[in-house]
Amino acid sequence: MARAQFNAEVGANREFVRQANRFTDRVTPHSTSPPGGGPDEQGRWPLEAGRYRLIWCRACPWAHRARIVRGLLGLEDVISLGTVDPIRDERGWRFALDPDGFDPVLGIGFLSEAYLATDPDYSGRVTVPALVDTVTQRVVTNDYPQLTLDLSTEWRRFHAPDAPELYPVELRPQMDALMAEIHRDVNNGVYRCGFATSQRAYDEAYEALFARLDVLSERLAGQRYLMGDSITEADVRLFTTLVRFDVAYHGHFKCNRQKLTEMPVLWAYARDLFATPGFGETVDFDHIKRHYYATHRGINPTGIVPVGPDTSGWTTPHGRG
Ligand SMILES: N[C@@H](CCC(=O)N[C@@H](CS)C(=O)NCC(=O)O)C(=O)O
Repeated sequence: MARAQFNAEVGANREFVRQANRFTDRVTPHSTSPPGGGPDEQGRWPLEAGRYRLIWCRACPWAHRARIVRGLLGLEDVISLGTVDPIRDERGWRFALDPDGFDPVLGIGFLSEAYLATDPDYSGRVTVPALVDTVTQRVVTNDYPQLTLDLSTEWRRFHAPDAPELYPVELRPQMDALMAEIHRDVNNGVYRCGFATSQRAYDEAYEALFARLDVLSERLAGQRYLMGDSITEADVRLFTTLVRFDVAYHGHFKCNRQKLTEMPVLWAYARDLFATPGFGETVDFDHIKRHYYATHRGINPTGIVPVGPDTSGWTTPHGRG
């Protein structure tokens, strides 16, 4: 039987079943704790500028969402940013990009130190993104879908004056449904292709992925963004998978009916977002490739990172809008 990438995350059909997010506290103006205090009895931390640190990896699509949303909303000076190396060793995510190997604010060398400071018995995968409290060194949340929505809703007090409305109240029911489909079939769908350890599980994930991409293509043929004329969080979530498609998922995860560059509507849509301030400058194709191909040794035992594909097409005119 094929060896799984993550043994604890395999279902009955040898499909990939992603672990639950362990830390689900929230930062919110509704916390009853005083400034500098910990979470209240409902796990609500006080909203404070300069207190929390977002830990991300440039390669990770889930963390990339948070990086983009933080930028679009103008929260760069409010929530600081720590970046881990795209290559994990046996101790997990490392702050190896920092000159002395320690995050300059948290003073830790490995993200696992913050996880274990929060829960000494934590035994799951230590994941990015993580929002870490710089006062207590505890992980507030690694609940990536709630984290980005909270940046839109709970952090409003600190938004830039011209910040976009990424999660408009009147669109939430439709957005929630759409984002759930995109998550299942596309964001997590590529992982379900790549981490499947039975032919059937892979086939099912592959069919669902490309069927969903066809539906999204049709939708985006008639409108600039997923919810109409304005960028929303749904676009951020789709973008972070599309931008990794050809450099990682097409080869490494066997998502190879077509490349993104062979799906004309989605390719133009992705380039349109790439050219939008807050998107393209956060993309690092080198980190993406090195992370996927060198880290998942279960599916790429040699760790060899492909030289291609040519990514120069990302900045060509997109013709939308
Ligand atoms: N928190 C989620 C999603 C975030 C996630 O999977 N991040 C990846 C990087 S893309 C990660 O940190 N992986 C660490 C590992 O696999 O050990 C999870 O637990 O599955």
